Amino acid sequence: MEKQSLSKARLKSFSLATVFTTTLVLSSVSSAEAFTIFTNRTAWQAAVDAIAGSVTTTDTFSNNIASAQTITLDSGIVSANSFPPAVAFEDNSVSGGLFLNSTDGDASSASTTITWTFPSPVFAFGADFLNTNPNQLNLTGNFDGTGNQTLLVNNSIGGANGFLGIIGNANFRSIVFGTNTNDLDIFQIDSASLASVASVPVAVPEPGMITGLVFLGSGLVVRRLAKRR
Ligand SMILES: [Ca+2]
Ligand SMILES: [Ca+2]
Ligand SMILES: [Ca+2]
Repeated sequence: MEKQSLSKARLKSFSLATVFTTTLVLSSVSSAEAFTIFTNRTAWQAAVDAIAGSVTTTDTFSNNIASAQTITLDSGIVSANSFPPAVAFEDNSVSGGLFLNSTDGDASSASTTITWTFPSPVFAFGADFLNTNPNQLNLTGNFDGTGNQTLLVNNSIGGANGFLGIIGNANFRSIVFGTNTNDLDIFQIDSASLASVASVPVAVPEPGMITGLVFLGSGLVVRRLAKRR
């Protein structure tokens, strides 16, 4: 997510529109889309670090872990593949600096879901994915406290490889990798990061995060408005 960069003149001409769109975005904070997606790790980390007291943990998958239905990663994340089938082909393992796994909607070749349970609640998650297929691997979590939201990983990144990060406005304790199809999607994760803030209670948005969402949201709308011209 990039910061908007508008000239002073354009900012002035957009001031009325910004007031209007801020109202729109504020009303959408209670909707099911009140979380922010990042496809750049540096930008995700900067936004996380801007939240006072946030602590980021990054798992680089540096120590090999043998394939099993449930494994505990170095960061304390418990990774559990749904059964059946029994895991095979190195699914749910760590090898060569990568987390290895795959999903398959009808469980014919791999588990339908992979659940990651975090050691403590987090408000942000991000990971560097490799070899994700379009319209297949997806990521589900209750990122805003209103219920589950699902993102297609490849489609959100805009390619097979890249970073996908989320900053929610509520704490969440787990995420689920699944798939939108009955085909096998083999993927890897190079590193995964979690961020927590001890002082933010579950399901209560941090005021600074609402401001951030409004800012980013109005930037998006301003860009959309600008595009239409
Ligand atoms: Ca299948
Ligand atoms: Ca794949
Ligand atoms: Ca790694």
